[in-house]
Amino acid sequence: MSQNAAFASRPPLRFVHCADLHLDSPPPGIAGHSVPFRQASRLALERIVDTCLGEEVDFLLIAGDLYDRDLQDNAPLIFFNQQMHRLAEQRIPVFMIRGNHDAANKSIGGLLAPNVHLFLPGDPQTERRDFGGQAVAFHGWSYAQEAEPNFQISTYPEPVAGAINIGLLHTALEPQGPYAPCSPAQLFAKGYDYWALGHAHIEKRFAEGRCLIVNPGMPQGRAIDEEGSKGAYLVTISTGQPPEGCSFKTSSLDWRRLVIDARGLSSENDLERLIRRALNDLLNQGDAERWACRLQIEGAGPELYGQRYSIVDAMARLFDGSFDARVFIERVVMKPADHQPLVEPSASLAALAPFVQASDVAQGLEELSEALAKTLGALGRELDLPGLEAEVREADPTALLDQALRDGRDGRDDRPPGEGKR
Ligand SMILES: [Mn+2]
Repeated sequence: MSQNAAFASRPPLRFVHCADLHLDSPPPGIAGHSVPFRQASRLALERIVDTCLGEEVDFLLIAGDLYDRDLQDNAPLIFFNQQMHRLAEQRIPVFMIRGNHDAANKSIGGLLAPNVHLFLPGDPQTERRDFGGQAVAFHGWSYAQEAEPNFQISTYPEPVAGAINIGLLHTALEPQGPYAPCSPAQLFAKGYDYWALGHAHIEKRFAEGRCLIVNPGMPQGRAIDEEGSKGAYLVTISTGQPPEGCSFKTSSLDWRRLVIDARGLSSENDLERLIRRALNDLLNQGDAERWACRLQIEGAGPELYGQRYSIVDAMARLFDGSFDARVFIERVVMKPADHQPLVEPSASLAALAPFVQASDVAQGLEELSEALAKTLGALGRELDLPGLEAEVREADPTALLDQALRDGRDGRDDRPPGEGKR
């Protein structure tokens, strides 16, 4: 038998790599939808295991943040072990590290299924295995606590000769910071075949020479800043070839920001029609099983924007759940058209009129006017505009207020969601 034939007789090494499951993460504040959201992260793990079994892979890699936080009970741990037992029945081992969310100092423990190898905190350790005659060296370590700013790439061992070398690392892949700082160039320089990364919740891959670095993203998004299809990686390494990998979808509930262009609309009915069309388009695309949507209404003119609180409530009630069982509305936000006054001036003055007649409010407006005159006067002197102070003093206080309202903006509808750390 020729050497080539001998090589060809050995099947390629195949494995699945996932990270950042954040199993059983508390669902976001979406009324009534906590069950599907909680189930989604478990379903993603089931799909990862299904793929391992269906593709008859050699092993599974889990690159940190399996759990989101200290466990309140053992339910996620039991679920995880049940899934690992499915792999154990097919003799598929699992290699796992802890990340910043499930660091060794967290109250996450208990027995692991016997096929799971968990790397310990401290310097990276090497675990050597044989898969059908192919030696593989796994190098990894677990976070001891939530931050690991002093990590040094030099602590990873030299590649084992004659083996396929795989590094597991939970890193932000930034030159400095709390999450195992390092760079792709440093990882390439190590001479490994594959780097199984975790932490960034979006897919990233870097290839150079015989090495592939992958961060697979997270298997199931949990908030609007984790938008789109999510998955894990299926990787193949044929003898003498660089690794080949591609993402497979595991998310069953995809987050989506739907921007509704409300420019030129004046009625709630028109807006409703537009939202209905956008949601139908989304459903017809068919690239997800379910969606959690943020409806972002942009360019609203004064008529719509003036009633934004009631409209936002009405649209959320109208479209959440009842439109289609596959669509959850996470939130409705409305943004004004550019340069739109915060409040329609005439309307605001009409609303203020009864109060302006009250002497204390009138007094307040006068004081405001006086303070404004002083401030603008000082500014005017600095800018060599001596007439400015007098002009402001002569102005009608309600006109000044009107001007302030015209120029005013508020960001109450526009606040980004609380951005959790990875
Ligand atoms: Mn992380």
